[in-house]
Amino acid sequence: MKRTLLFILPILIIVAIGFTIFGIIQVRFTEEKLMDDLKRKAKTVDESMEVSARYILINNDLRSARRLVESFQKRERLQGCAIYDKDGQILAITERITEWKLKEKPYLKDALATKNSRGAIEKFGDYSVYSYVLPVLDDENNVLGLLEVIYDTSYLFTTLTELWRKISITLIILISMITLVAFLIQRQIFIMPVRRLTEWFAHFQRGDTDKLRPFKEKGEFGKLVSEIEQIALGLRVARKVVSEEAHVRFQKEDVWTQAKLKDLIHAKLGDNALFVVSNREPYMHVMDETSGSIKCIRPASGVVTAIDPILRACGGTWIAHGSTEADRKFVNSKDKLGVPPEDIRYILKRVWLTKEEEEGYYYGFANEGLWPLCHVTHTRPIFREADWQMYKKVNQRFADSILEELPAKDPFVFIQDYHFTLLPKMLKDKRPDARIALFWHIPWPNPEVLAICPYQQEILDGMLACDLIGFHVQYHCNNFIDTANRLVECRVDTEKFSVVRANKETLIRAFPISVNGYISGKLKDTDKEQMNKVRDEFKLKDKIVGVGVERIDYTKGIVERILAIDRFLEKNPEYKNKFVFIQLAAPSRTHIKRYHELIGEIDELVEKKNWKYSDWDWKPIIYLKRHFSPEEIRPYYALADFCIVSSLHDGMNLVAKEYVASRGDCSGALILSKFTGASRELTDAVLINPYSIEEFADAIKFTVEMPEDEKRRRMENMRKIVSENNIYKWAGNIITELTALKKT
Ligand code: ADQ
Repeated sequence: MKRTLLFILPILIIVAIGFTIFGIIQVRFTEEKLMDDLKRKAKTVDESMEVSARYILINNDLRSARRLVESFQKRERLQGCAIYDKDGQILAITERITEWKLKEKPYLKDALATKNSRGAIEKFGDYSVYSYVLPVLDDENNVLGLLEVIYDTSYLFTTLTELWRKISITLIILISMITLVAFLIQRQIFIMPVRRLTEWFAHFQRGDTDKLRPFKEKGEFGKLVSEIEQIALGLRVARKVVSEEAHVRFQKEDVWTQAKLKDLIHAKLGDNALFVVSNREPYMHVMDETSGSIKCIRPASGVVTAIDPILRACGGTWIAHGSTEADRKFVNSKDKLGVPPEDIRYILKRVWLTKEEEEGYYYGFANEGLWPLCHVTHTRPIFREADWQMYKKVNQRFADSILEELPAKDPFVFIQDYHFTLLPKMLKDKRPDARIALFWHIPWPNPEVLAICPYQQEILDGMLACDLIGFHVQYHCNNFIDTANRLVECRVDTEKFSVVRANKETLIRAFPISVNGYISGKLKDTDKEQMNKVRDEFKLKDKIVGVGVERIDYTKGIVERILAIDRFLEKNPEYKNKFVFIQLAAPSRTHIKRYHELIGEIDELVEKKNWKYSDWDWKPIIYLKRHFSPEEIRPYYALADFCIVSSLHDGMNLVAKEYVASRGDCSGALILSKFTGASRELTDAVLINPYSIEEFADAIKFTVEMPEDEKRRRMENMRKIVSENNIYKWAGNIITELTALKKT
């Protein structure tokens, strides 16, 4: 529309100016003509009365004078007439203009002196009138008096106004016609071909090749279209070749690498890109509080840590909540941007939510309801009807946003986590051909626990629209199957390990998630520099250093960890001054009361325990409460003699795997809670029950005093597991399982 206006506006301006000038000339001309007419008429009337006036003035016949002036009373438009004596005094005047007497009339003197007639527009009250004055002379050419005829000029203005009205109407009609014609021409020669080209491209983009017809267009535009068609054709051929080559390469390789996953995806998905959906976006634009500038960060989230390398490897589209104000500045008209910003590999589409939606769906239902429900940490879940309604609304919002993007045939949608239990059904209802997998990153509780949730039916119904649901460990798969069996009408196939509900089969599988792993990586020089900087800053030379890296969450057991460190130092005072524990902690979900309170509780506890032990030069706990980039975390992993992961309950826990992956020299030790998914794989960690502070404190002593050989042996075993079961294998297994499914 803007473009059309830009095209039409100059034409309209020229037409309007031209027509206005023409109008002004026309009105002037008409005005002059009317005035001329008036003058002529007034003069004729005056002259026709001259003989009678002379008789009246010579005889001073006032009665005849009055009769003469009153004869004007009935004339149309004519206001009236006045007779003056030779001194300019009124002898008689038409009754309807008696007020004319009061008007100053300097022109009378001139007429008496010069004996010349005179016509002009004069003001009369609120009106304008035309006055024509004729001197009446005797035979010797002496002035006997004056005769004045006064005409109403309002008809003149009415005529001119009417003329302007007609000109304006003609102008409006002309402008409307020009606009319409210009719009039709523009539509025919520009908009329609562009629209056809856009549709053609949309089909091409969505892989809707059946609908692609050759594009017939002539002229310069036709040439452009033909060039674009050639590029599109080239792209299709290239995609096909890449897909076939990938298939061959994929079958040759054993270990899962970024390249192998890329090949698998090209081989299995071919033309179809992968669509990932999660609440948390992988890249957030936030305001740097110190510099005031906007920077792009990767949020502290296990889901992001896991999925980002997959999309970096194979491209695709990630749809997530655009959660900051600054995020809006970096998207295109379709709310998309290429990420990572410094080395674009895939597309991020941001979905915007209002504060109320975020409050109800994310903070409320997902994190005050489902999160505590699924983690057995004795924090009571809260279910509010209003939150549930928002949760439903936001799931629908995401469904709409995803449906806009899906290709025409067989799309693959990979949904992340407990924020989107209703989304699979919403998508399947509209696109039954879509293959949908949901990965549940947190634990799945037993049926008794899930039965607490008032919306259990809808949640299970939504999830069972998936073709595949993944959990970290088999135990959670079993819990899910039990839950479905008990709470909804369905059939469980224990051989295939699937749930069939309303003729729809959903496979339930365990896929232990992992990290991409800087597994064999030697430390970069920059990491070494950073490590030394941290050592100097916190005076870590000759100290035994432990590290913890977490979002501040009650499931992560940070409080228990501090209590265990306290107990360890109480029981082993010889480690005072020799032992330092560094806790990196990113505040998270701070709007939720429980999280807000936890931040305060940890602050207070760290302060209290540090005060208890500290001397001038040493304190046992260094608490760094902020978000760190992955690059900033690396030196801490590298310098730590051991890492503590003490979750009270955790789906997997990637910090444990990150720490193992970072120990290129096989040094270091891991203290790991039994209640993490990771503890099923990393059995060479020192396993603890974080609820037992005594056992936990002893585990710290055991780890600190563990002989180097044993540490090395344990770390080697753990590194083997993490390197083999890496994130590429995780994604590869899910995609292989999903693509192997028969279409339903
Ligand atoms: P989380 O509970 O978010 O994820 P976890 O597995 O512990 O995650 O991973 C946290 C990630 O955040 C790690 O990559 C870590 O490096 C990073 N991180 C931690 N503290 C940080 C800080 N202060 N600054 C910046 N980054 C920080 C959920 C489940 C887990 C599951 C993952 C993946 O709760 O059980 O392992 O998903 O499936």
